[in-house]
Amino acid sequence: MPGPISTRRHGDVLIVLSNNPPVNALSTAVRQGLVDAIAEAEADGDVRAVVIACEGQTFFAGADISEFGKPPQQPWLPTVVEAIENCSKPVVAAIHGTALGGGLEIALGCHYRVADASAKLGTPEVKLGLLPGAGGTQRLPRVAGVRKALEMVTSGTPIGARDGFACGLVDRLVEGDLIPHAVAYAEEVRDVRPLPKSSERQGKIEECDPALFDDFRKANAKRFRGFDAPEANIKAVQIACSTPYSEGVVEERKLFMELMTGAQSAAQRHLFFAERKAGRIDRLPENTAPRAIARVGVIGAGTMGGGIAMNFLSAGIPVTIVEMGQESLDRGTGIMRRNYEASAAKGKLTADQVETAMDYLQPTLDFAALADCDLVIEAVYENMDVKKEVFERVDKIAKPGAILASNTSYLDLNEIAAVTSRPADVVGLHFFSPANIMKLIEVVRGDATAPDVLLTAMTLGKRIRKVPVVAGVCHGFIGNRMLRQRQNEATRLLLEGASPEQIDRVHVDFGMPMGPFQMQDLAGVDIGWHRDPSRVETIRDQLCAMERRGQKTGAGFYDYDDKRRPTPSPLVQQVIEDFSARNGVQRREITDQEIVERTLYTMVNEGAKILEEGIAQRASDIDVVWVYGYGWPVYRGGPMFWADSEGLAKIVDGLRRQEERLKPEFSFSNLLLDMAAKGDSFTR
Ligand code: 3H9
Repeated sequence: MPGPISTRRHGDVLIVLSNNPPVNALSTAVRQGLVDAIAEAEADGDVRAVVIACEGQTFFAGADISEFGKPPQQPWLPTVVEAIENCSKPVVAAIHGTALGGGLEIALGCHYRVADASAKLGTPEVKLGLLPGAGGTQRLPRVAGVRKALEMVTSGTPIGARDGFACGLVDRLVEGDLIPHAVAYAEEVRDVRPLPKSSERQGKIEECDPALFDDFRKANAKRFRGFDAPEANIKAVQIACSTPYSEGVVEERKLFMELMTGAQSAAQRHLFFAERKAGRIDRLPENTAPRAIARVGVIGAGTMGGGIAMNFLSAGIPVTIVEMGQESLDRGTGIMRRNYEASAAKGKLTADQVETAMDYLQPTLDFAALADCDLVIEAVYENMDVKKEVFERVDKIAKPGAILASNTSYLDLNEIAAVTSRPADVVGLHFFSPANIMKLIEVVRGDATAPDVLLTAMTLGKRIRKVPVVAGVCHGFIGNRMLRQRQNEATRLLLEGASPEQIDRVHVDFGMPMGPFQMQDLAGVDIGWHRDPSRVETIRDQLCAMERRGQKTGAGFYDYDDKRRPTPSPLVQQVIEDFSARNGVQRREITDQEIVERTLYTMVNEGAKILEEGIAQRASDIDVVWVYGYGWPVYRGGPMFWADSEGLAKIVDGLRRQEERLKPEFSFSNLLLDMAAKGDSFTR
């Protein structure tokens, strides 16, 4: 069988072509093929220059991540890059699509880089908990400049070819047929000597201000919190600026291996594949095709409805948004515009893009305007009667074949679907707030949801650049069902002696963006409250009755100043202690470990039940939900991956230790017990 690398001649230029779909990952066969091709160029006296290019959608998108964690196979990527750079004939990279990670390192090993103007170049290793480990941290600052390199390696965000051209990473931009242009370029430079080797360039690193590194660390401390890889990337670039190349690559290798064998990279690599797996629907009949969605209807122009609509507008999909009153409609569309303008002010959108997006919006008070929508999403008040009424109404208006979706975050989708004449066309689309920003959508599959409806929802989710995950029907689906466990236990811990600050600190130290009470204050303590100030049964009821409804009222579990900075509230502490006394709960010292076991281990147990009941298709989907919907720290891979890392037996032991305190609500997941007993894991 022919390998993924082939060569052909164009005059005295050897064209080396990779064909390793889907993304030309640098698998062992590709690496070997490249080394062989360079040897071929060296051996053939008629060859005077080399072009390395890729077939298919992209230039090399990096090392083959599926090979990570397995015994390394020769030739290693650094050896391949060295072989290219040491070729005695000029080597030109012809870049299209995305030159990422090891792919960019191959390009940096080449003496010249020619790129299609639409190409992107980047070092996404940091997102996998790694650094560019094939000389990338040493060559990139030498070629693109130190600041640019720091930004690229620590953000993982690719830059456009034009930006690459401006910083010196790309030598020539090309519009049109790439390979002929690259060959022409190779012909132009074939006699230029000495060959420009990235590893030998000194200018840009010599002019670098050494203070840059600490300034950069300080400026980005918040963004890098908890992650190992950004610091290792900075260190490696810093080494490039202070050490000869030959020593720098040795140090880079050490740092790379530390990261590669560490827990964080394993977690981040797990998430890379988990995110892609989440898009697959189990038991989908063959030949199922998605329905066409040309116009979307959104019912409700509140925070949620507006945010949902923006996703479609940004993707160029027209939206009809319906409200009950003109004032609410104007307020909703006004907020959407302001959100877009805020993005434009940050340079994320142009003024034209703002107008284009808003032009796709048709605001109306006329429910009948939903008649020509292919998908209608309800985003009204979270109440079963209200939702049913809306679905009955829209069912009569929507055209045949239109999909009706509910944005419910807890309610029984089957019950909602049952009020329509088309339960097979009903699906849940649970967006997370703020819906224009948060990446997650739980796509809820009702008992009657047709396969093509589910497929349409998943496909559309990806089209609007979200991460859609299939969930079955139960109270709270995947995410909120687990959140409830955490919230219940956090509240009980307050009564038993912990403070909101202690519980929040444990969660923030764990890597969450905020703890359970900070989250309640942000979202509004009154979400889901019965709204009767005279009925005080819980701490939350008491806070709401005292008008302490969270950040929006300047007080909640914490006190807030005018800049929304929190301080612990003695008043709240008193409320909590009064409640403990009222309920006859003996307050005691609560350890941080108990907080972890009662709030996080219980979530794992609930996740196992969700899996057992088939609510989630696979354990890694639960991880995706928690990372993209609730800010679970990426470097811990999601709750199920984390549980595996801790060891399921340890989780079970912890839960047994707490079992008495967790009663009466708690019961063990049989799946968890079973897997722990067998020494199994959810995600590996
Ligand atoms: C590295 O290079 C380390 C070196 O510095 C040092 C070494 C010493 N490997 O995302 P998609 C699969 S680290 C293996 O849906 P898109 C992916 O799983 C690497 N497989 O497509 C999926 O498979 P499936 C640095 C890979 O068009 C299929 O390809 N590079 C790899 O939306 C399609 O992927 C990166 O981190 C890979 N490297 O986006 C780049 N990449 O169909 C990671 C993809 O079975 N990749 N697959 O689910 C990406 O960012 C996107 O895939 C890309 C295409 C933008 C390229």
